[in-house]
Amino acid sequence: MFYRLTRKGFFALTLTLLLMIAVSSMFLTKASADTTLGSAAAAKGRVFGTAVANNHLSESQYASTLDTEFTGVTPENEMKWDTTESSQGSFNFSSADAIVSHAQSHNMKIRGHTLVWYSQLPSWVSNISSSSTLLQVMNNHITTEMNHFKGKIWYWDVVNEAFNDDGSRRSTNNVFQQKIGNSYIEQAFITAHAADPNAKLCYNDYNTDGINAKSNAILAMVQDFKSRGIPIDCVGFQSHLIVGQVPSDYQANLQRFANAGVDVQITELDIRMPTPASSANLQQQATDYSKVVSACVAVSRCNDITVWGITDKYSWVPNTFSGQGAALLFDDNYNKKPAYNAVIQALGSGTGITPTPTSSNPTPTPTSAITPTPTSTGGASCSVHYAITNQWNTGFGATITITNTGSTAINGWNLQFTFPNGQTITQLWNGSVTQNGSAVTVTNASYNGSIPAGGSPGAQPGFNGSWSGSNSAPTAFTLNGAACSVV
Ligand code: 9MR
Repeated sequence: MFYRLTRKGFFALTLTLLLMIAVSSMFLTKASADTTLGSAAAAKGRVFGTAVANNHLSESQYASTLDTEFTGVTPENEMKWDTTESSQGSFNFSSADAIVSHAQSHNMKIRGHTLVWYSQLPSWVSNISSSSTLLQVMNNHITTEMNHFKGKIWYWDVVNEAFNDDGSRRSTNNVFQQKIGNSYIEQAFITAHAADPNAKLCYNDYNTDGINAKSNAILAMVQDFKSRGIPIDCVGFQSHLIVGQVPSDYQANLQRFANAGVDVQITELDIRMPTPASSANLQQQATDYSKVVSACVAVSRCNDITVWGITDKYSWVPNTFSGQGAALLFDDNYNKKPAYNAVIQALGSGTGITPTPTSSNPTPTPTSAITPTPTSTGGASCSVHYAITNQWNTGFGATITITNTGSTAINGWNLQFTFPNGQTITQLWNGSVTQNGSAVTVTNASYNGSIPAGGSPGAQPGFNGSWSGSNSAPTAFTLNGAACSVV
């Protein structure tokens, strides 16, 4: 049917059409503008931060990328000792203040980095020979800096990089370890807590991203601090990684620290590769970023992912590792790299991976979601046999047989289950236990952390418990966060 439109009707129709187009484009713009690193992380209850250098804030693209994409900042160098107290007792917080005020005006969380570190330490400190003087100088530095920023800092890196890769304390070039000894770390945390009882306090280090001698030693320190009431709230995993080399037990490692009662944060993430970057490496980097972000999302106490810089243009990597770089989410020209899309994806937003055009392939085909490679511990294949071995009026004994049904070895495990009838574990062997109401977490002992493919831990956990009413077996178990079959 054909209608003749009056002039008035024609205008009304045109107006309606224009309005419809305007409204729908508003929604379209809003939907794409909504998804940023920060908003996608916020939807998962996490902060997505970046290291920021004050001298770049005046560059408009740097500042606008920061303000659009990120919800957290860490001053890259401005809060370090050589900047804040370059000569004794003379404090200068101006460049750090500039970052803090920028962050505050954009509602971003701020990580304070770092109070006590052997590096970027002025020579007047390294030259102190008396342990009591050094302790007093260290405490004064912590207190003065924390007081200055009181109420503004989300988490403080109180002590940075105090361990060697073999798990021993770093002593070379470390005046604190040499003069004060092991106790300097706890002294620093005690002083930090006194300076600002509301501040969250972290220990931060690198090469601790998998289960290894260094992360074992730091975990032991955390457990020791917790048992003696030394204040510590968090461990930061720097995660300066190499393309294709995300440790397969990354998530399990975060989880075991969380189980020890601290928050975990990814504090300096970057994933480097030889430059110029090949498209294969950029795709691998996307997979790697996805693994790291997915691991944080899977660990409820992991509340922050901070990358160590916004753009490859200003990354520290090429200055330290010659011939390497391209480690961040935005390239030299602030283009989003495949890893950017992978991060959005891993945070649960976005539709797929949009590859970066290259000269040889100017219009690459978008691929579907990156599926992180299953790892031995992040997605364990396992079975559990729970057996009550004996039972009396109010007590019982039980064994738990864990089997790794996957094809890769597991290094370090935690088993979680819920008692159906309010039972309580009173004594457990071949592992350590935490019980919160009915929820139980059993973590391996030092000697039974590895489970070979197709095998079981060398020593299986068992326990004595108490019960009343009924004493049914738990019906579900997870090993390192993945569900096991019950046999
Ligand atoms: O990114 C920082 C770089 O600009 C400095 O020159 C360097 C000096 O040591 O420190 C870099 O940041 C480090 C961070 O503070 C601690 N973990 C390792 C980081 C990369 O070296």
